[in-house]
Amino acid sequence: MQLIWGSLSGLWFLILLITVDELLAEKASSPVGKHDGVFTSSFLVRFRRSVDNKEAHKIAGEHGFENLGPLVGSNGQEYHFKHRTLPHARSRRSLPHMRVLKKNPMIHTAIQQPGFIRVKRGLRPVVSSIHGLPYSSTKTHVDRKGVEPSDPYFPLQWYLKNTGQNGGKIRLDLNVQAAWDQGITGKNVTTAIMDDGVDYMHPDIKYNYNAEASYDFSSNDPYPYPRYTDDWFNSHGTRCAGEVAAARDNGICGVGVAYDSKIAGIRMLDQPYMTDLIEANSMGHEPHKIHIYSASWGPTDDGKTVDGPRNATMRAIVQGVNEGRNGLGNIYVWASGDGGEEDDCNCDGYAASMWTISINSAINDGQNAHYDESCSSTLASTFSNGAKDPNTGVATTDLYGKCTTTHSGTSAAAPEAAGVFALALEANPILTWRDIQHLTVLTSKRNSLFDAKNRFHWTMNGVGLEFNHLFGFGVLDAGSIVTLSKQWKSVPPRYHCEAGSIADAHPIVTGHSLFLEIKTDSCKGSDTEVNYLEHVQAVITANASRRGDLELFLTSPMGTRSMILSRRGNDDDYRDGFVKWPFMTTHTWGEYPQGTWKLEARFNSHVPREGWLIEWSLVLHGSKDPPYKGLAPITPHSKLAIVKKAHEDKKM
Ligand SMILES: *[C@@H]1O[C@H](CO)[C@@H](O)[C@H](O)[C@H]1NC(C)=O
Ligand SMILES: *[C@@H]1O[C@H](CO)[C@@H](O)[C@H](O)[C@H]1NC(C)=O
Ligand SMILES: *[C@@H]1O[C@H](CO)[C@@H](O)[C@H](O)[C@H]1NC(C)=O
Ligand SMILES: [Ca+2]
Ligand SMILES: [Ca+2]
Repeated sequence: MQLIWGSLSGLWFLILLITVDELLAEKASSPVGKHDGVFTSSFLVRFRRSVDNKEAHKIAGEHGFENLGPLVGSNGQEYHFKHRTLPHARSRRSLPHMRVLKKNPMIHTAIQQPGFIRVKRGLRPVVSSIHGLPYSSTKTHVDRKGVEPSDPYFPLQWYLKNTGQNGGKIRLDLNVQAAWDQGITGKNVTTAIMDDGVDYMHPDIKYNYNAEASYDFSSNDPYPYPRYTDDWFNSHGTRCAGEVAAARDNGICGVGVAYDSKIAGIRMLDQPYMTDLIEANSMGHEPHKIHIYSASWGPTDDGKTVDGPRNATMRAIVQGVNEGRNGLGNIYVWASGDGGEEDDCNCDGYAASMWTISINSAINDGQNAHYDESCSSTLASTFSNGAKDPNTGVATTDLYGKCTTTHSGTSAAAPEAAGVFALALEANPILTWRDIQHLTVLTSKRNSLFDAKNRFHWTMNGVGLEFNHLFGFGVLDAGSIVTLSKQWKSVPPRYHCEAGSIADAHPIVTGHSLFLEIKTDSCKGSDTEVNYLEHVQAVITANASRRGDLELFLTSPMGTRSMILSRRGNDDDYRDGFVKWPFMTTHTWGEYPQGTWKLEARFNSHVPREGWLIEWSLVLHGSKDPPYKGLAPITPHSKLAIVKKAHEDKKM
C-alpha cells in the first residue's frame, strides 16, 4: 500500500490496486482454508532469505525430504518439499516432520499442506468406439477463405458450424469461419490445459504441442502424459486440448477453434489430493510462454460447497494477471461448473473470481444444459452437450490417437472460449487481460440462447448491455471478437474503490426481506475514482440456520438487479455461513456506480429460518475514464455503439 507515494503513473496504480485486491481476496479465502482433516506429504518451506534450488536441495536431503522446487511468486524464499516416506495422505499433521525442518536455522516456517478435493467437470467419459483415421497429410498453402475444413469430424462439430445437424439451430455456433476468413487461426498463441494430462503424441495434436511450456505437477517431470486407466478416466485434458488446437485438413478427427495455435499440457489433477502448492505452481507456470490457461475443474459441485483458491494459488493468479505475458496479464478461462440448478457458481471462488473468465454452456438449440449452474459472475457462454440426440456432444480428440463425439459438460465449454481468445490474441497480441474481458462483453451475442425453464430472462443493464443470469453477456462470437480486436485501443487504467461497508449485524427472518443500502460517490476526487464499472464485489459475512435457503440480491444505482446468491437445496450448513465471501457480479458492466446500492437478503423456504447479515463491504472495480473513447463502432447498432453513446450522453 506504500506504493501510492511512489509514482502516480498508471502502472504503479495497477500494481497497488491488485495488491489491495489480493489482500481482500486472501482475507476472503481464509474461511475456505478448512480441510477434511487430510494432510499430504508436501510441505511449504519458507526460508529466512532467498536460496537457490541447489541449496534447497541440499537442505531437503539432509532432513529426508525431496525438494520439488521453488514456489511460483516467492522470489526463491518458499519451496515445495515432499517427505520421502510419509504416506501421501494421513489424517493428522506430522509434528515431528515440521519440527525437524523448523530446527534448521535457515528455515523460517514449514507448513504441512492440507489435501483437498478438486473435481473435473463433465460426465464420466465413455470409451471411444470410433477409431482414429490414418494420418494423411494434405498440408498445402492454399487460400482457405470461405473453405470448410476437410477433417472427417468437422461436420459433427456443430459448435463450430451449426447447419442444423441433429436438431440444432442453424447459425447458433461460435462463428469461427468469420475469424478464419480474416486469416486468423491462433498463430503464435499458447493455451495451457490444466488438467489430467494431454496425449501429446496424438497425431491431431502433436504438431501444435508446446513442450517447452508444458509440465507434469502430478508426478514432477516435464512429460504431462495421461496415466492409463481401463475406463479412460484421464481423457479429459486430451479432449479439451483438441477443442482448442486440433490441426486442420489432416484427415484426423476435427479441427480446433484456433487450429494453428499451440497447446501446453499442465498435468495437475491426477493425484489423490490437491494441494495449494500444486495449484499455485500450475497457474504460475511459464507465464511468459503461456498466454491462456484453461481450467475445467474446481470444488465439488454438490451444491453445498463454498470453496476457492487458497493463499499461494491466489498469489499465483494475481501475479499471472499482473505480470504474466510480459505485463499484459495471463488469461484464465474457467468452466462455471456442472452442479445444475442445485449449485450456484458464485460459491466457487475460482469461477467467481474477477481474474478468471467464467464460461457457461448452451446446447445446440440454444437452451441451457441441464447441468448448467447459474450465477452473476459468469461472463459469457459457449456450447456443450445435453440435447436428446447423443450425436450432439462435443466432437474432439481422444486418448491414444482416437477421436470422440461425446465430450461433455462445462468442461467442454471453457476450452472453446480459450480457443476464441487465442484468435483474438493473434489478431491483436497486445490485448491485456482486461481488454479480453471488455471484448467478450461487447462481442458476445444473445443469439437464440434461452432458459429452458423460463426462470432467467434477458435483461438490459443501465448502459444498454443485455445479460442473462445463466449465460452472462451471451455466446462468444469469434468473427466479431477478431474484428473488434484488430481496431481495439487498450482500456484506461483500472481502479479499485472501497465504496463503503456496513459492519453491524442485522437479523434475517423468514417471510421478510432485509434491505441494506450503501450510498457512494465511488471515491470521487480520490486517486481511486471509478466512473465506469467492470466487476463489482459484495464481500459478505453472514450466517443462517440453513445456509442453502439464503438468497442475496444486489441492485445498482442504475437499477440493475443481480442475484448474487441463489437457493441451494443441498446446502444444510448452519455453522460456518459465509465469512468475508466475495460475491461478484458482471451484470453492471459499463454502468456508473455513483448513488445508492441496495442489498436484499431473504430466505427462500417454507420452514422458518433465522440468520444474520453480519457484514457487507461494497467494492467497485473499473476505470475513471470512459473505456471505449478511441474506438469507432463498425455498425451503428453494435453493443459498442450503444454503450459508447450512453457514456457520451453522460455528463461527468
Ligand atoms: C511470435 O512471437 C514471437 C515472440 O513473441 C515473435 O518474435 C514473432 O515475431 C511472432 N511471430 C508471428 C508470426 O507473429
Ligand atoms: C493465508 O493467509 C492468511 C492471511 O494472509 C493467513 O492468516 C493464513 O495464516 C494463511 N494460511 C496459510 C496456510 O498460510
Ligand atoms: C450468527 O451471527 C450472530 C451475529 O454475529 C451471532 O450472534 C450468532 O451466534 C451467529 N450464529 C451462529 C450459528 O454462528
Ligand atoms: Ca484434424
Ligand atoms: Ca459449482
